[in-house]
Amino acid sequence: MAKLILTTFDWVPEVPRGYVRDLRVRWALEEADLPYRVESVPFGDRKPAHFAHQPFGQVPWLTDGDISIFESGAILLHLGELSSALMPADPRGRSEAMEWVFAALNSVEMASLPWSILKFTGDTGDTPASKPLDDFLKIRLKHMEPVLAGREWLAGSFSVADILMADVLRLVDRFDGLAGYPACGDYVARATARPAFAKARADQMAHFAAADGKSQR
Ligand SMILES: N[C@@H](CCC(=O)N[C@@H](CS)C(=O)NCC(=O)O)C(=O)O
Repeated sequence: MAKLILTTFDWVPEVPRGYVRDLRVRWALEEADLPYRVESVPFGDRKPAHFAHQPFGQVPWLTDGDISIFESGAILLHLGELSSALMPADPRGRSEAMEWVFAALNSVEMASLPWSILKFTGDTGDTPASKPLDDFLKIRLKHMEPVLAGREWLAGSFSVADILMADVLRLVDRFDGLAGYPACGDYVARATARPAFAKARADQMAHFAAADGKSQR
C-alpha cells in the first residue's frame, strides 16, 4: 500500500477541472515516480476531520505516514526532499528552487489569482475596480518575461519551482493573459508538454468525471 496519500475533493464543477491544486501534487509525484494513492473528501459537506487536515476546508493535502501537510507549496517542498527529480541536489540549486517556489506563490500568484477570479466572473479588466488588478499582474509578467527568456527552467534543472510557476501562469494563459509575454507562454507550453503533467491532468479530469452523476453533493 502506498505511503503517500493525496486528498482532494470528490467532485468539483466543470469550470475549475484541470486547475484544482491537487494537480500540482499529482504532477510532482508523477515526475518523481513516487507511488501514491488518491483519497476524496466531500466538496459539499466539509466535516471537522477535513478541517483538521486543512484549516481552511480546502484541498489538497498530503499524508506521508503520520505527517499531514497542507498548502501546495509546502507539499511540493516536502516531496522535493524525497526526490532529486524535484529538487536540485547542490546547495545553490536548492536555494534557487526555494526562492522561486515562494516567488511563484507569493509574488506571481498573489497578482494572478485576483485577476483570474475577475476573469472567471467575465470582467474585461478595464473597469475602474479591475484596472489596478490588471496592472498589478502585468508588472509581475513584465519582470518574469526576461527571466524566462533567459533559461529553460528556473533553478537550472526542472524542479518543484517550475511545477508551481508553470501552474500559476497556466491559469493566466487560460484567459489569454500571456498574449504579450511570449517567453512566459513558451515556458508554460514547455512545462505542460512534460508527460508527468499530461498524466496528472488526465488523472484529475478522470477523478472528477467519475463522480458526475453520483449524489454526494
Ligand atoms: N494556498 C492553498 C490554496 C488551496 C486552494 O485554493 N484550494 C482550492 C482548490 S484549487 C479549494 O479548495 N477551493 C475550495 C474553497 O476554497 O472552498 C494551496 O496552495 O494549497
